Amino acid sequence: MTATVFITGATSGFGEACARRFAQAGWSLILTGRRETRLQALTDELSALTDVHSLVLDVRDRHGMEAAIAGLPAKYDKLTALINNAGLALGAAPAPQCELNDWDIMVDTNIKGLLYSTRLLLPRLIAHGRGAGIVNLGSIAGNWPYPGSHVYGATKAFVKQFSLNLRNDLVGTGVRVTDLEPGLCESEFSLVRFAGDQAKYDATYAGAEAIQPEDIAETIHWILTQPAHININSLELMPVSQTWAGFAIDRSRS
Ligand code: NDP
Ligand code: 8X3
Repeated sequence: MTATVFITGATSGFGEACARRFAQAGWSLILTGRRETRLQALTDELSALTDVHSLVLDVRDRHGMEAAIAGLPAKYDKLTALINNAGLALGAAPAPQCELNDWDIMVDTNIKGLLYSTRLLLPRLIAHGRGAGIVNLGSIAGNWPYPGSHVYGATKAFVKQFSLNLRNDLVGTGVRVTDLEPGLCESEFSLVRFAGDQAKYDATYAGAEAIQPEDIAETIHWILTQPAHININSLELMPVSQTWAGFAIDRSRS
Protein backbone atom coordinates (compact mmCIF):
# COMPACT_ATOMS: atom_id res chain seq x y z
CA MET A 1 0.00 0.00 0.00
CA THR A 2 1.38 3.45 -0.93
CA ALA A 3 1.81 5.77 2.03
CA THR A 4 -0.37 8.88 1.88
CA VAL A 5 0.11 12.17 3.70
CA PHE A 6 -2.48 14.92 4.13
CA ILE A 7 -0.80 18.34 4.49
CA THR A 8 -2.65 21.49 5.55
CA GLY A 9 -1.11 24.73 4.29
CA ALA A 10 0.94 23.35 1.42
CA THR A 11 1.12 26.60 -0.56
CA SER A 12 4.29 27.93 1.10
CA GLY A 13 6.90 27.40 3.79
CA PHE A 14 6.96 24.12 5.73
CA GLY A 15 3.89 22.67 4.02
CA GLU A 16 5.28 23.17 0.54
CA ALA A 17 8.68 21.81 1.58
CA CYS A 18 6.96 18.75 3.12
CA ALA A 19 5.03 18.18 -0.11
CA ARG A 20 8.31 18.11 -2.04
CA ARG A 21 10.09 15.92 0.56
CA PHE A 22 7.31 13.31 0.73
CA ALA A 23 6.85 13.31 -3.05
CA GLN A 24 10.55 12.61 -3.39
CA ALA A 25 10.08 9.66 -1.00
CA GLY A 26 7.26 8.29 -3.17
CA TRP A 27 4.33 9.08 -0.86
CA SER A 28 0.91 10.04 -2.25
CA LEU A 29 -0.05 13.58 -1.34
CA ILE A 30 -3.25 15.34 -0.37
CA LEU A 31 -2.39 19.03 -0.41
CA THR A 32 -4.51 21.89 0.89
CA GLY A 33 -4.40 25.67 1.15
CA ARG A 34 -6.44 28.73 0.24
CA ARG A 35 -4.30 30.09 -2.62
CA GLU A 36 -5.58 28.10 -5.55
CA THR A 37 -3.01 29.21 -8.15
CA ARG A 38 -0.09 28.18 -5.97
CA LEU A 39 -1.75 24.93 -5.00
CA GLN A 40 -2.40 24.06 -8.62
CA ALA A 41 1.17 24.90 -9.66
CA LEU A 42 2.60 22.66 -6.93
CA THR A 43 0.14 19.89 -7.80
CA ASP A 44 1.11 20.06 -11.47
CA GLU A 45 4.80 19.99 -10.62
CA LEU A 46 4.68 17.11 -8.13
CA SER A 47 2.24 15.04 -10.20
CA ALA A 48 5.26 14.18 -12.34
CA LEU A 49 6.67 12.36 -9.30
CA THR A 50 3.69 10.90 -7.47
CA ASP A 51 -0.09 10.80 -7.01
CA VAL A 52 -1.29 14.26 -5.88
CA HIS A 53 -4.80 15.30 -4.86
CA SER A 54 -5.38 18.94 -3.99
CA LEU A 55 -8.18 20.64 -2.07
CA VAL A 56 -8.62 24.40 -1.97
CA LEU A 57 -9.61 24.78 1.66
CA ASP A 58 -9.76 27.30 4.45
CA VAL A 59 -9.19 25.26 7.61
CA ARG A 60 -11.48 27.67 9.51
CA ASP A 61 -14.43 26.61 7.36
CA ARG A 62 -15.75 23.61 9.30
CA HIS A 63 -18.51 22.72 6.84
CA GLY A 64 -16.18 23.13 3.85
CA MET A 65 -13.67 20.85 5.56
CA GLU A 66 -16.32 18.26 6.34
CA ALA A 67 -17.57 18.23 2.74
CA ALA A 68 -14.10 18.13 1.16
CA ILE A 69 -12.85 15.32 3.38
CA ALA A 70 -16.06 13.30 3.03
CA GLY A 71 -15.69 13.63 -0.76
CA LEU A 72 -12.16 12.22 -0.96
CA PRO A 73 -11.80 9.29 -3.37
CA ALA A 74 -12.02 5.81 -1.79
CA LYS A 75 -8.29 5.23 -2.36
CA TYR A 76 -7.71 7.66 0.55
CA ASP A 77 -9.88 5.76 3.03
CA LYS A 78 -6.67 4.90 4.87
CA LEU A 79 -4.29 7.71 5.63
CA THR A 80 -0.69 7.21 6.76
CA ALA A 81 -0.04 10.70 8.05
CA LEU A 82 -1.54 14.11 8.75
CA ILE A 83 0.67 17.18 8.95
CA ASN A 84 -1.33 19.89 10.71
CA ASN A 85 0.75 22.77 9.45
CA ALA A 86 -1.65 25.57 8.40
CA GLY A 87 -1.22 28.41 10.84
CA LEU A 88 -0.14 31.96 11.33
CA ALA A 89 0.80 34.78 13.66
CA LEU A 90 -0.67 38.22 13.13
CA GLY A 91 1.26 41.13 14.62
CA ALA A 92 3.81 41.32 17.43
CA ALA A 93 2.56 44.43 19.22
CA PRO A 94 1.80 44.36 22.96
CA ALA A 95 -1.62 42.95 23.78
CA PRO A 96 -3.28 46.29 24.62
CA GLN A 97 -2.53 47.53 21.10
CA CYS A 98 -3.83 44.46 19.27
CA GLU A 99 -6.91 44.03 17.12
CA LEU A 100 -9.42 41.49 18.43
CA ASN A 101 -9.98 40.47 14.84
CA ASP A 102 -6.36 39.28 14.58
CA TRP A 103 -6.80 37.26 17.77
CA ASP A 104 -9.94 35.66 16.34
CA ILE A 105 -8.11 34.67 13.16
CA MET A 106 -5.21 33.07 15.07
CA VAL A 107 -7.56 31.12 17.34
CA ASP A 108 -9.78 30.06 14.45
CA THR A 109 -6.84 28.92 12.31
CA ASN A 110 -4.25 27.56 14.74
CA ILE A 111 -6.68 25.94 17.16
CA LYS A 112 -10.06 25.34 15.57
CA GLY A 113 -8.75 24.59 12.07
CA LEU A 114 -6.32 22.05 13.53
CA LEU A 115 -9.13 20.46 15.53
CA TYR A 116 -11.33 20.15 12.43
CA SER A 117 -8.69 18.44 10.30
CA THR A 118 -7.67 16.17 13.17
CA ARG A 119 -11.16 15.01 14.08
CA LEU A 120 -12.29 14.62 10.48
CA LEU A 121 -9.23 12.60 9.48
CA LEU A 122 -8.82 10.45 12.61
CA PRO A 123 -11.03 7.63 11.25
CA ARG A 124 -8.77 7.30 8.21
CA LEU A 125 -5.60 7.32 10.35
CA ILE A 126 -7.09 4.74 12.70
CA ALA A 127 -8.13 2.64 9.68
CA HIS A 128 -4.45 2.62 8.69
CA GLY A 129 -3.46 1.81 12.27
CA ARG A 130 0.07 0.86 13.27
CA GLY A 131 2.63 3.22 11.74
CA ALA A 132 0.22 6.08 11.07
CA GLY A 133 1.04 9.46 12.55
CA ILE A 134 0.02 13.06 13.10
CA VAL A 135 2.56 15.87 13.24
CA ASN A 136 1.16 19.08 14.68
CA LEU A 137 3.03 22.33 14.16
CA GLY A 138 3.52 23.78 17.59
CA SER A 139 6.26 26.31 18.26
CA ILE A 140 8.80 27.41 20.81
CA ALA A 141 6.18 30.13 21.36
CA GLY A 142 4.01 27.48 23.03
CA ASN A 143 6.81 26.69 25.50
CA TRP A 144 8.41 30.06 26.21
CA PRO A 145 6.80 33.47 26.71
CA TYR A 146 8.12 36.48 24.81
CA PRO A 147 6.74 40.00 24.31
CA GLY A 148 4.15 40.17 21.55
CA SER A 149 3.53 36.41 21.50
CA HIS A 150 0.39 36.49 23.71
CA VAL A 151 -2.33 34.85 21.59
CA TYR A 152 -0.03 33.25 19.01
CA GLY A 153 2.02 31.55 21.73
CA ALA A 154 -1.14 30.55 23.57
CA THR A 155 -2.54 28.87 20.45
CA LYS A 156 0.68 26.86 20.20
CA ALA A 157 0.49 25.92 23.89
CA PHE A 158 -2.98 24.58 23.08
CA VAL A 159 -1.52 22.58 20.19
CA LYS A 160 1.08 21.05 22.51
CA GLN A 161 -1.39 20.00 25.20
CA PHE A 162 -3.92 18.76 22.66
CA SER A 163 -1.21 16.66 20.99
CA LEU A 164 -0.19 15.06 24.29
CA ASN A 165 -3.79 14.47 25.32
CA LEU A 166 -4.63 12.98 21.93
CA ARG A 167 -1.90 10.38 22.42
CA ASN A 168 -3.78 9.06 25.44
CA ASP A 169 -7.01 8.67 23.52
CA LEU A 170 -5.28 6.94 20.62
CA VAL A 171 -3.63 4.27 22.72
CA GLY A 172 -4.18 0.89 21.12
CA THR A 173 -4.83 2.34 17.65
CA GLY A 174 -1.17 2.45 16.60
CA VAL A 175 -1.60 6.12 15.59
CA ARG A 176 1.25 8.33 16.75
CA VAL A 177 1.14 12.04 17.60
CA THR A 178 3.99 14.54 17.66
CA ASP A 179 4.08 18.20 18.62
CA LEU A 180 6.90 19.76 16.59
CA GLU A 181 8.13 23.00 18.15
CA PRO A 182 10.42 25.00 15.88
CA GLY A 183 12.06 28.30 16.68
CA LEU A 184 13.12 30.91 14.15
CA CYS A 185 12.49 29.60 10.64
CA GLU A 186 12.66 31.61 7.44
CA SER A 187 9.38 31.53 5.55
CA GLU A 188 6.45 33.72 4.59
CA PHE A 189 5.39 33.38 8.23
CA SER A 190 7.04 36.72 9.06
CA LEU A 191 5.62 38.46 6.00
CA VAL A 192 2.17 37.38 7.18
CA ARG A 193 2.94 38.37 10.77
CA PHE A 194 4.13 41.83 9.72
CA ALA A 195 1.36 42.38 7.13
CA GLY A 196 3.72 42.21 4.15
CA ASP A 197 6.36 44.59 5.59
CA GLN A 198 9.53 43.44 3.78
CA ALA A 199 11.84 45.55 5.98
CA LYS A 200 10.57 43.85 9.15
CA TYR A 201 10.85 40.48 7.44
CA ASP A 202 14.46 41.20 6.46
CA ALA A 203 15.29 42.42 9.97
CA THR A 204 13.83 39.26 11.50
CA TYR A 205 16.19 36.95 9.63
CA ALA A 206 19.24 39.19 9.02
CA GLY A 207 22.43 37.35 9.94
CA ALA A 208 20.52 34.77 11.97
CA GLU A 209 21.08 31.69 9.81
CA ALA A 210 17.47 30.72 10.49
CA ILE A 211 16.13 27.19 10.05
CA GLN A 212 14.82 26.66 6.50
CA PRO A 213 11.54 25.00 5.47
CA GLU A 214 13.54 22.12 3.97
CA ASP A 215 15.09 21.48 7.42
CA ILE A 216 11.62 21.22 8.92
CA ALA A 217 10.43 18.93 6.11
CA GLU A 218 13.41 16.65 6.72
CA THR A 219 12.60 16.56 10.45
CA ILE A 220 8.94 15.75 9.81
CA HIS A 221 9.90 13.02 7.37
CA TRP A 222 12.20 11.56 10.02
CA ILE A 223 9.44 11.68 12.66
CA LEU A 224 6.93 9.93 10.40
CA THR A 225 9.34 7.22 9.28
CA GLN A 226 10.49 6.10 12.70
CA PRO A 227 9.82 2.43 13.45
CA ALA A 228 6.09 1.92 14.16
CA HIS A 229 6.69 1.25 17.88
CA ILE A 230 8.27 4.67 18.46
CA ASN A 231 6.36 7.90 19.17
CA ILE A 232 8.25 11.21 19.18
CA ASN A 233 6.05 13.05 21.71
CA SER A 234 7.47 16.50 21.21
CA LEU A 235 10.51 17.92 19.53
CA GLU A 236 11.77 21.48 20.00
CA LEU A 237 14.39 22.85 17.65
CA MET A 238 16.02 26.24 17.20
CA PRO A 239 18.75 27.66 15.01
CA VAL A 240 22.06 27.72 16.88
CA SER A 241 21.91 31.52 16.70
CA GLN A 242 18.73 31.67 18.82
CA THR A 243 18.70 31.35 22.62
CA TRP A 244 16.55 32.62 25.52
CA ALA A 245 16.54 36.20 26.80
CA GLY A 246 16.64 36.94 30.52
CA PHE A 247 13.67 38.00 32.66
CA ALA A 248 12.50 41.57 32.09
CA ILE A 249 12.36 43.85 35.15
CA ASP A 250 10.45 47.12 35.33
CA ARG A 251 12.66 49.60 37.26
CA SER A 252 10.48 52.64 36.65
CA ARG A 253 9.53 52.83 40.39
CA SER A 254 13.04 53.62 41.63
P1 NDP B 1 3.94 30.15 5.87
O1 NDP B 1 3.25 31.47 6.05
O2 NDP B 1 5.03 30.05 4.87
O3 NDP B 1 2.87 29.02 5.55
C1 NDP B 1 1.63 28.94 6.20
C2 NDP B 1 0.71 28.02 5.44
O4 NDP B 1 -0.53 27.96 6.16
C3 NDP B 1 0.40 28.52 4.03
O5 NDP B 1 0.44 27.44 3.14
C4 NDP B 1 -1.02 29.05 4.15
O6 NDP B 1 -1.72 28.82 2.94
C5 NDP B 1 -1.59 28.15 5.25
N1 NDP B 1 -2.75 28.75 5.90
C6 NDP B 1 -2.78 29.86 6.69
N2 NDP B 1 -4.05 30.11 7.07
C7 NDP B 1 -4.83 29.14 6.49
C8 NDP B 1 -6.20 28.86 6.50
N3 NDP B 1 -7.09 29.64 7.16
N4 NDP B 1 -6.67 27.79 5.81
C9 NDP B 1 -5.79 27.01 5.13
N5 NDP B 1 -4.47 27.22 5.09
C10 NDP B 1 -4.00 28.28 5.76
O7 NDP B 1 4.47 29.77 7.33
P2 NDP B 1 5.33 28.52 7.86
O8 NDP B 1 5.48 27.49 6.83
O9 NDP B 1 6.55 29.07 8.51
O10 NDP B 1 4.39 28.03 9.04
C11 NDP B 1 3.74 26.78 9.04
C12 NDP B 1 3.36 26.43 10.47
O11 NDP B 1 4.51 26.39 11.28
C13 NDP B 1 2.40 27.43 11.14
O12 NDP B 1 1.48 26.71 11.91
C14 NDP B 1 3.34 28.25 12.04
O13 NDP B 1 2.67 28.79 13.14
C15 NDP B 1 4.35 27.19 12.43
N6 NDP B 1 5.65 27.67 12.85
C16 NDP B 1 6.37 28.54 12.08
C17 NDP B 1 7.62 28.97 12.51
C18 NDP B 1 8.43 29.96 11.75
O14 NDP B 1 9.32 30.60 12.35
N7 NDP B 1 8.24 30.12 10.46
C19 NDP B 1 8.20 28.44 13.75
C20 NDP B 1 7.34 27.56 14.48
C21 NDP B 1 6.13 27.17 14.03
P3 NDP B 1 -2.79 29.80 2.25
O15 NDP B 1 -2.42 31.21 2.65
O16 NDP B 1 -2.67 29.52 0.79
O17 NDP B 1 -4.09 29.34 2.82
C1 8X3 C 1 7.24 30.92 15.26
C2 8X3 C 1 8.47 31.04 16.06
O1 8X3 C 1 9.73 32.52 17.68
O2 8X3 C 1 8.47 33.62 15.93
O3 8X3 C 1 6.37 30.02 15.86
O4 8X3 C 1 7.34 32.59 17.77
S1 8X3 C 1 8.49 32.51 16.90
